Amino acid sequence: ENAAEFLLNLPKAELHLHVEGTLEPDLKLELAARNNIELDQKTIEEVQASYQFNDLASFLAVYYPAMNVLQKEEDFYDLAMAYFRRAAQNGVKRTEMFFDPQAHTSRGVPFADVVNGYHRATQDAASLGIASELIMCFLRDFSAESAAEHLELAIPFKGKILGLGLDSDERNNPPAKFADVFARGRELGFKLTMHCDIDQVGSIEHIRQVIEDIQVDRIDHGTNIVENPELVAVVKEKELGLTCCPVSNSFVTEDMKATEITQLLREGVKVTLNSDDPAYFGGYIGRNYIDYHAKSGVSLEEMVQIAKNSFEVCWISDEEKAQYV
Ligand code: ES4
Ligand code: ZN
Repeated sequence: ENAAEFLLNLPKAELHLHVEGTLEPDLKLELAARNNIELDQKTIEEVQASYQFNDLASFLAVYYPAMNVLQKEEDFYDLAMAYFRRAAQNGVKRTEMFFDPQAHTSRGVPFADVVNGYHRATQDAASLGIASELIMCFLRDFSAESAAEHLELAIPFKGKILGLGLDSDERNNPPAKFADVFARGRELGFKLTMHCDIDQVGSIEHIRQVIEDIQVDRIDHGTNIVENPELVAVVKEKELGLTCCPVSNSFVTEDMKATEITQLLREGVKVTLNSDDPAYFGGYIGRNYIDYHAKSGVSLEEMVQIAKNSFEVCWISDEEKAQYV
C-alpha cells in the first residue's frame, strides 16, 4: 500500500464542506434538464470550463449562479447523496456539512425543501457508512436581519440542524456583525462556527472576535493565528478545532498554507484537513490529505494525528468518539 492509498482510506471526519460546492458538472446538467433550466453550457467540458476563478470574489461569482439548477427537495437530496458516495470512497466516516439556505430562499425556493432534502440524504448516508449532520450557514454579505429571519425559520427544524456557521465574502463583514444572531443561536442550543480566512489586515481581529465575542465551538480555516502566539495559546487551551482546506486555499489565497498548518499541528493545535468546495477546487478530502502530505513533508504518523483530530473536534459525545479514536 502506498502513501496515497493509505491517506485516501484513512478513516476521517469531514468538517468543512459546503454541500453546494459539491455540484459536479454532470449533475448540474442533469438537474438543469430535469428542471427545464436553460444553461449557457451544454456539455460537461463546457461546465468545467465555466468553473474559472482566481480569487474569492471571482469564485463566488461562479458559485452562486450555478445553484440555480437546485429547485426541488429531491435536487438537494440528490446533490448531497452524490457527495456522500464520493466521501465514502475517501475514508469519510462522519461529516458535519454546511449548507447556505439564503442562496436558495433568495431565489424563491422554500426553506423546508432545502432542509428536508439535505436531511433525508444525511439519514440515507448511514447506508454508506457515514454519520452526517447539517450546519446552517449565514451569508455574511447579506444583512444581520436576513440571518436572524433564517434562524427563526430554522427553529421548527431544530432536530435536523446541529450548528450554525458563517461564510461567503469576509471583507467588511466581521463576525461582530452577527453577534446577536449567534447569541440567540447559542441560546437555542446550536453549536457555532465561523469562517476566518482573509489574508489581510483585520484577520487577527476577526479571529479574536469569533473566540471572545461569539464564543465559537470551532473555527473554519483560522490558520492566520500562526502569526499570534497569544491566540495560538487560547485556541489550544480551549481545544478549538481549526478546519483547514489546503486545496481550496491554493485557489482562493494562492497558497496551500502547508507551512502554517504544519507549524500549528506541531504546536498541538487541533488542525483538520477538509475539501471546502471539492467540485470547484478539483479535489475531495483524500486529495487534500495527499497534497498536503506531499507539500509539507510531515510524517504519516502526523497525518494520522490530523485524522484523529477530526474526530476529536467533531460535535459528538465522548462516548460516540470512542468508536473512532
Ligand atoms: C466558500 Cl471558499 C469559500 N469562502 C467563503 N465562503 C464560501 N462558501 C463556499 N465556499
Ligand atoms: Zn468554506
